[in-house]
Amino acid sequence: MAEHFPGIPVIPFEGPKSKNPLAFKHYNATEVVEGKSLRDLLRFSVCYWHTFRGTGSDPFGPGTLLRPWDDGTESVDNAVKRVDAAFEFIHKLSAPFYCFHDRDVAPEGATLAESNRNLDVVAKALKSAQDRTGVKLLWGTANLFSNPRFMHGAATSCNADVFAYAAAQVKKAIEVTHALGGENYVFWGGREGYMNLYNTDMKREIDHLARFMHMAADYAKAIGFKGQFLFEPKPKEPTKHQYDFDAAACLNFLRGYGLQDKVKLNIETNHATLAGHTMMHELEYSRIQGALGSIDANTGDLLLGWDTDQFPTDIYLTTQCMLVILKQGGLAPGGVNFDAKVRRESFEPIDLFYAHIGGMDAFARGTKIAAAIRKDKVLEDVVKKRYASFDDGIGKKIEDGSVSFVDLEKYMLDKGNADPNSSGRQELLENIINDYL
Ligand code: XLS
Ligand code: NI
Ligand code: NI
Repeated sequence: MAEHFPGIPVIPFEGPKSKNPLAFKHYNATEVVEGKSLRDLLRFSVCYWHTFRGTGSDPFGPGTLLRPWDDGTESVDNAVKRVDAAFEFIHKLSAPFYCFHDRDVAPEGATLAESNRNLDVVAKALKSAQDRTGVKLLWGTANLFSNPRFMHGAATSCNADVFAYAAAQVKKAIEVTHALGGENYVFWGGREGYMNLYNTDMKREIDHLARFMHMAADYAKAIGFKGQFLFEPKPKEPTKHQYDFDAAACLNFLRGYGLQDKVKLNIETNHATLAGHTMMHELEYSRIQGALGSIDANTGDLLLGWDTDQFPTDIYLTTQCMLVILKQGGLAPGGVNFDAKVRRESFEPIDLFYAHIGGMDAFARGTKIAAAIRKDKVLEDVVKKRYASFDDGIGKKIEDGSVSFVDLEKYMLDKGNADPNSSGRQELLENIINDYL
């Protein structure tokens, strides 16, 4: 088999002193943190759409990325050849997982039947590449947003035929995910939202989305797919308002329609910031609701509004992510998927390695820093103490529901005034966190 990344070996771990740009400085797959190897804790995944289908185009110009293995056609043949390049890359990176949309891996045909046939051919190639390399499928999904038929959305389209088409496409995507041993299946809203409320029956659209997800869950059960379903919050882009706005909106939707036991969340950094939240907020909110399933690791640019999907290199960010992820003992069966793309100026194939190595090292560092903070109980002790007034006395009675407004009024009338507050110590804690970086 021809080498697509000649001269690049399987990326070794060389430790923090290494100056080799093609080596890991912090991600040592077998290193154990909080009882798990970094490999099992982080479950890194390479995404097919950005890494193997991204062209580097932007609203102001066409693609720039050099991908010598790709002949630029939408043929099944080219798609099959691309699988070899993809798996050589993922293998050399020692990432245990990958993710894809149906239309990333195989071209869309003139009819649904032809698209399904194309997908079957490429799925066969994916299966043998998985078997050959040991790389596994973290999740599959369906692209329900690129084809013009989805201009009004898919499950929330005003056109019932488009809903039916989307259902057929997801049915097939679940089957392929199942056949490839996928551990999760993701729903990202694509165009499930609106551009203008003047032409939108919001109630009907959200009802339809719920119907769609119930049908997907029913079908998965019928074919014995045991993977976890994940809903990926995103507040806007391409629509002005996406129904899967943020973790709280997604959970409200899932609960409102009886889907909360069937679907967890896949949280993405750049989507969190577009929603006006931090990634840590979205992760912690999902975690406390028992809904944190997996993450799409990337980052935005503070000066750009768009979902720029850059590789995460900020150690504060990865430390904050890992503080939450370690609290729930990891993400399995989810993982850390790099839903990130190299910049259009980083057009050489080797840039794909630099980008992923940097992201993996940043998460490994974040993991070790977060573990050290947790070991010393730096935050845990402060938080515990901060709420100590609820551990006994009146606070305990409030928490266990044994007092009413009448009781609390009597308590305070007798006492005369509330006990004084203590300092929140935000600056001190920020300084202490810096000591660990
Ligand atoms: C787009 C989303 C998308 C999902 C998969 O913004 O992040 O890539 O992760 O459909
Ligand atoms: Ni994503
Ligand atoms: Ni995104």
